This record gives sequence, structure tokens and C-alpha cells, in this order.
Amino acid sequence: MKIEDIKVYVCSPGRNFVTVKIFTDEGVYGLGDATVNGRELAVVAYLEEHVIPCLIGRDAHQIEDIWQYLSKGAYWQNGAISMAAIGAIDVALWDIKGKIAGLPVYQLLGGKSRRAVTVYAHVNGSSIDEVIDNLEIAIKEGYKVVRLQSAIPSLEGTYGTLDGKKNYYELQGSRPLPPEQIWSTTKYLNFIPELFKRAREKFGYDIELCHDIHSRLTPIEAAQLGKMLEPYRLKFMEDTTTYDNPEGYKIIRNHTTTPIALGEKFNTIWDAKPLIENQYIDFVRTAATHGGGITPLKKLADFAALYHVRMAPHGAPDLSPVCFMAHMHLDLWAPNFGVQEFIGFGTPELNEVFTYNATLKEGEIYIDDTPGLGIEFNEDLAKKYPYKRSYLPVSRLEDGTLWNW
Ligand code: GCO
Ligand code: MG
Repeated sequence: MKIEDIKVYVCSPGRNFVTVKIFTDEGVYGLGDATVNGRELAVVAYLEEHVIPCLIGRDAHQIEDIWQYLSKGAYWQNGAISMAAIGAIDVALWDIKGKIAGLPVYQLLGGKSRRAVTVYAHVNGSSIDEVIDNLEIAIKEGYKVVRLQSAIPSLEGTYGTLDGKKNYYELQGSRPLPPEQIWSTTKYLNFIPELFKRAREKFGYDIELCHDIHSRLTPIEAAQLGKMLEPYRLKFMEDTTTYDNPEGYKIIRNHTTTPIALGEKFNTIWDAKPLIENQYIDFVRTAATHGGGITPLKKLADFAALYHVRMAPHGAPDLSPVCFMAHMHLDLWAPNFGVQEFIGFGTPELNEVFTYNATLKEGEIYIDDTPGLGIEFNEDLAKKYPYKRSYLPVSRLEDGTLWNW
């Protein structure tokens, strides 16, 4: 079965997505997601100029060899842009293999390890009261795991307070250049434990809670936060500090028993390796799109399992439904699956362009047994939603110093 053609589509049904479609000489096609938020067209150029010409005529069954060829064979390895390109090709090839086999991808990985995929919902607000009200709604909807984020009083622009209460995800397309937000670690650390205290006082300890810090703390500050949050027993605190220096996570680990999640920006297993083998983290968050596809994520899951580290794949709105479905298959299979991030099924425009069968019931997602990934992409409808240049916000300290996002 030869690869006959590969097309790349950029559309913006609510936000920008880069979708790859591989066509074979047997009439079967596969889909992949190559979206890198705020750098979408760089991936398109990488695919169209440097990847696709090398793949035409190759055997679509040779997923592993194609992955090695694009990765090892490229000389310039790794990085967000090239790994998203390789990830999209890899996911599309798994989609094709499943269709040819007449099996959903999770069967090719080793079969189901659980009935469905437990997800965590996002609960945001511009004050603790608002977050608590929204948490009540999420619990009533049946979620068992929830991520809590709150705006910090006297700090403009964090979660839920930008542009008339929209959260930052919704800024896409509304500004031609990156919006800027102010950050103060002192104000944040003085404020955030109260959010979790209030949540526990009102809802008890059965609801599992997570929190994302977007790398804004130093290791010792992250250790302080972990200690302060210990009484509220979080499922995990995510991206407390940057991962450029894995030893920073040793400092956090040595001081707190609050579990640690990391890895949504990892592009390879090697990014995760020192953190996992030293047991500095508890959940690894790498996505099929940014981590190079299903092939390396399967290896990452197996490696992580040796160290009691569980999978908690990134599921922000900038990963397309194609990546979401790739995660559903990985999550159903991985024996060491932890939890899947989930921000809802998205807007009507999005669900017009991407169609798939996934049902949310009591905080768990069920998919059906459609061969392959079980997702369709309507390229004609996608044309209705052209690309819009767009950026994530940038973070600065109160004195203007550029800070981590
Ligand atoms: C998450 C992520 C998002 C990112 C976004 C960047 O945990 O969902 O941290 O909040 O900001 O994916 O593109
Ligand atoms: Mg995150």
C-alpha cells in the first residue's frame, strides 16, 4: 500500500488547526493533527517543503520505519515544529493501518485496559466564589476530576479576566499580536491555597483536583506551593517550573508530597527520560501531536510505567479533535493511564468540520469501534474558516520583566 499524496489543510473553526491527510493507492486515507499554537504556518512549510516530498511512494504500513526516517534521518532532530509534523504523519498512518485491519487503533496497541477514559474538566473563574460555583456545576455534570484556576485579585489578566471574562483560550484571532499579562509570584502564592481550602471545605475530598501553574515559579517556590497545598491533597500540580533543568524537579520532589505533572511541551521521550527515571514526576502530559505521534507515545507510556508514572495527555483547545481521538485510543490502551485533560467537545463550527463518535458520561468518555481513529475531516467546510494569525499571551512581572508562560 503506497502513499500516493499528502495534503495539509489550515482552518480556523473557532481557532487555528493544521490537519494532515495521507492518501494511499488503495483508496484508504488517514488523518493527523499538526497544530502548534501561534506557529501554525511554520509546520505547514516544514511538511510541504521538507517532509511530504520524501514520503510519496513509500509503504504506508511501515509506520516505525517512516518515523525513524523522519526523525533520525533528518539530521536536525526534535523541536516543536518538526515533531508536530512527524506526529501528524505518524497518527495518520495509524489511522490508515486501523482502517485496513478493520480495527480501532486501541486494538492495534494491545486492546482496552479500561471501559472508558476518565477526563478532567477545566473550572475557571475571576474570583474564588466564581470558581466554587463553577465547580459545583462540574460536579453535578458528573466530573470526577477537575482543574481549578482562578484570577488573582489585584492582578489583571490571569484566567477568566481578560476581555470581559473570556479565558485566554478564546483570544485566538481577536488580536493581531500577543496580548500581555502581568504576573506576581508573591500575590499568587498568597492567594492560591485559599482556593483549594474553600473547595475542600465545600465539596470534601472525593472530587479530585488539579492545578496548572504554567511554569511561573522557581523550583524552591514550587516546593513551597506543594507544601502549602498538601492539606488539600491535589491529584497533581502541573508545570510548576520550567523543565530545562530537570534537577529543579528534584528540589520540588525533596520537599513535598503533592504529586507533580509535567510534559505538555515535551517533543521526545528524551525530554521526559531524566524526570521519569529519577522519579521526579508522577504524571507525564505529552501529546500525540507535539510528542511526535502515537509511535513514541506508546514507548513513553511503557517507559513511564516502569517508574509508576502515569499518562495524563495534554488536551487543551489548541489540539485538534484528531489529536483528541488519538489520545482516546492511547488512553484506552495504556495500562498506566492516569487521566485525560478535556475542555468539552467545542463549538458548532468545530463539530461541523471534524466529526467523530465520542460520548461523555459521568466524567468518562466512550468511543465506538470504528476502524482507525474514528474521525472525519470535511475539507470543503473547512474552507469556510480561513486561517487567522494568532498568539498566546505573554507574561511579564509587575516591573516589566518578561516571565514564563
Ligand atoms: C493546558 C495547557 C494550556 C496551554 C495551551 C498553550 O494544561 O491545557 O497548559 O493551558 O496554555 O495549550 O498552547
Ligand atoms: Mg498545562
